[in-house]
Amino acid sequence: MFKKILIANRGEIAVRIIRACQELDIKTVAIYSEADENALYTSIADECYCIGPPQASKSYLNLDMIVHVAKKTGAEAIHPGYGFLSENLEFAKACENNGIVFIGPPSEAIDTMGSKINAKKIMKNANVPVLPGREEPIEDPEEVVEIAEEIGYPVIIKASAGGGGMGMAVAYNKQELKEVVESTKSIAQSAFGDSTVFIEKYLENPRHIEIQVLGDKYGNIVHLGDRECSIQRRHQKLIEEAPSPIMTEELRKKMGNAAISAAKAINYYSAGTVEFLYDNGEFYFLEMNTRVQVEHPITEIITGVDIVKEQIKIAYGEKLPFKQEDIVIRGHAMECRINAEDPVNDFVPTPGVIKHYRSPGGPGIRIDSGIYAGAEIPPYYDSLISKFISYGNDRDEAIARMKRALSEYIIIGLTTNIPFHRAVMDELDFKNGNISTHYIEEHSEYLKENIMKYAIEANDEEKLYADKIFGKNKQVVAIAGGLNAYISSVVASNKNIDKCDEKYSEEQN
Ligand code: MV4
Repeated sequence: MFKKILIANRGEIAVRIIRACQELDIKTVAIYSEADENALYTSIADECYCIGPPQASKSYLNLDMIVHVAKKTGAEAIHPGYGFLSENLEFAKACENNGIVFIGPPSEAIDTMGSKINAKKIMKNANVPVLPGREEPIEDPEEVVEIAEEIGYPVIIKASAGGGGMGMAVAYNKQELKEVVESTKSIAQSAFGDSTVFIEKYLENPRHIEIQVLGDKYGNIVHLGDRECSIQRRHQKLIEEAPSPIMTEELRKKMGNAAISAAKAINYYSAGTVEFLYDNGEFYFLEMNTRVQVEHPITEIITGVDIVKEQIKIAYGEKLPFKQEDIVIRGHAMECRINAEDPVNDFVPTPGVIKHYRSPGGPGIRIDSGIYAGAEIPPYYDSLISKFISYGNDRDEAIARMKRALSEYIIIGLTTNIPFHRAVMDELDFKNGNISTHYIEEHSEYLKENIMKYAIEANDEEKLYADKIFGKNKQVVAIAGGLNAYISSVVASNKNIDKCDEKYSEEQN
């Protein structure tokens, strides 16, 4: 097995990867930007190196520096996590060229999936269902109108170099189509330096269902079942669950086989995710993510497979230790992404310092995070505080545990989206598994009211904790809204507060 691995990432996923390394008895090298000097993952890694200023472009995206640190420290492999350089072709190649194992798929797979047109063409040839359209760049503005008439409106124009919701627009008629082709082309050119766009049928209210796959370097590929990821806002997933509430044995078999065909068509190995749009009993290939995903733990829970450990073992050259028939789906898991953002205020980011932290426990709860009481959520990166995961024998039990554990979760010092998650757990369509990619906008009235209810509760909780810290200080209770600022000023001016802080916070992770 590898003796030392460098983790080219930060936050909770760096912690997750270090944990896998510890279990495999592999030494770890962490890299961090100046903004992450006190991050949890830097304190649990065996070695850590500052690689630059806070801006990602000067630190976590500085591939030459990262490769340099790997060589200097004698790391044999690099795990890129998700985001940052995880799907960067140049980085995967730079690792290869420097004799460092990239813990991910072959660079050709990253390259293929980076072009949406290419990917779709390959999938179609591999008999993976794709949406009606053309797997060719749009050249002639007259021809595109003919194609749209043939497949029927609405249609969507997508940038081939796009992905994750960037560079796409819908047209409901000929007039709109002409405008949308031009605008998407120009956006694609400025955003990706590639104006290639293509057309396909637009599904108005699909579900987003994805299949986790794992493959080794000897052509063995298995799927680990499905995840439902429809509950998202502006292409940021907020709640994921496994399996999808609409999944049947038969559909999972079909989708799973389609995902395996997709992976085989590009000689895939490592962990990957094949995304599908599901509508009315039919599913269509959307994209393939050639990395470990944020929501991988819900699949780990229902399959018992440690995806990150498998990634490392596969990269080292081990064979998959199981076959498809060995994979059994058991129970139901759900993930709420707890973010530093204000659900009452259009989800604006609310970076800052976590002054108090109490993490729940009990049956069916897993929390993956990179934080602790006193930690900072810096403003430079994503606003993820923790991945709050529940599981149960069935969906109802997973929801009941999620609801219960969310009510136990205490984060004081910054505003979080916990009230949003608590509101969703109460909502009837959600409880019935009646969800789609438009769930949040379609339930905005209900959610607004209930988010407010829980946000007020969170505010009261903050006051309660202030009371515990500062004694029954009526003045503190009277300061509504300005409490965070008040706490920071008192904490800064009173050293005894530190002791109290320890007493009331139970650090986890
Ligand atoms: C679509 C679509 C409907 N029809 N393509 C969004 C992200 C990018 N991966 C592709 N996306 C979509 N492509 C067709 N032909 C709807 C979406 C979409 C979506 C997909 C998955 C999860 C959430 C979404 C939210 C809005 C739009």
